[in-house]
Amino acid sequence: MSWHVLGAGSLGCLWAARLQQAGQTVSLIMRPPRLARFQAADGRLLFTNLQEHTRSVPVHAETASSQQPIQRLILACKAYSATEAIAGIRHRLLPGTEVILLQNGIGSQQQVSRTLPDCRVLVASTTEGAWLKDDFHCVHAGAGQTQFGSLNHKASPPDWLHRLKDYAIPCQWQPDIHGVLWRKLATNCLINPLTVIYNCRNGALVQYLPRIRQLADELEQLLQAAGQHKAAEDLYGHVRQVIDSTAANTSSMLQDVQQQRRTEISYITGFALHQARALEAPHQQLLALHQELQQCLVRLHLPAD
Ligand code: NAD
Ligand code: KPL
Repeated sequence: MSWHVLGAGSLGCLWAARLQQAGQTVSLIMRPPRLARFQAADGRLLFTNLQEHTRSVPVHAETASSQQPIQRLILACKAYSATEAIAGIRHRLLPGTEVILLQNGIGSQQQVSRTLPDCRVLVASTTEGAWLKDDFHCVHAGAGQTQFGSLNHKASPPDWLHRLKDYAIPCQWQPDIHGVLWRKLATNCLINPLTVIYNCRNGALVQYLPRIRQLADELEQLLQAAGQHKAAEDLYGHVRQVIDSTAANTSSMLQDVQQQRRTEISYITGFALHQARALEAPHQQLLALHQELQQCLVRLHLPAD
């Protein structure tokens, strides 16, 4: 089975290294300057697994501009790069090509999906964690699971899904992927911006529980208005539990800020706010949070979208 992975960042390298180690045919798609650096590094990724064993993994790499058709593509870039990245590789996607979207938040999946009416688009939500220790050294830092589903409720699980488990990649088919994306979105709305505003790890948010409670009540109303009743269930309790279980984590948004990188704000609080306005759900707390986050980003000379 052949896989193309677009985006040689943390998650892209994690997927490429694991699939390659499982004996799959993998090609990692990079921009030309990064490809030149990768080739200078002998075309190898260093991969540190959850047991902290580091191996050197040879991976085929290419740019998007090649003409070779793609059977199965994992899109592993940030949400704000997704549409442009797909446009750059569109000429290689055939009717029936599988495109798997790993982006966080909500909104980019629908934007990409609209441009690919003939492809089989799957969306994924993952609780795994990975980071790049060096340009091509990927560290699998957090165990978790990837849930796959389709924006079109009628789709069935792909035949490769059960094989991922054989490759020790924890995954599951999720018929209600919308619910999973909304629950994660609400959780990210409650944790990520506050860690940036208060410049703290997830665990330190216990100091701000009254604010989190008010925000959670408002977000629960938004989820209800969006028809996401299961995702709304005890949102505050769920977020309290995530704060405790990830207490030592630096949230992905705070990591982006610390590394002076653009955040995915538009696909997290930005998307939630847009939906709250459209559905006429209360959003006073959410608006204040979004604006406070934007002010923080501007102060740090980072894009506010
Ligand atoms: P990243 O920034 O480390 O990697 C993205 C890579 O894609 C970068 O190397 C970038 O240069 C590349 N890219 C962007 N556009 C491209 C293009 N047109 N052609 C070629 N390369 C292109 O990001 P990441 O941490 O791997 O995250 C990817 C997505 O997964 C995000 O939406 C993130 O929120 C989500 N996610 C990440 C983790 C994690 O642990 N890293 C966990 C859960 C979810
Ligand atoms: O998903 C996360 C993130 O940082 O983006 C949480 C759950 C908040 C863990 O850090």
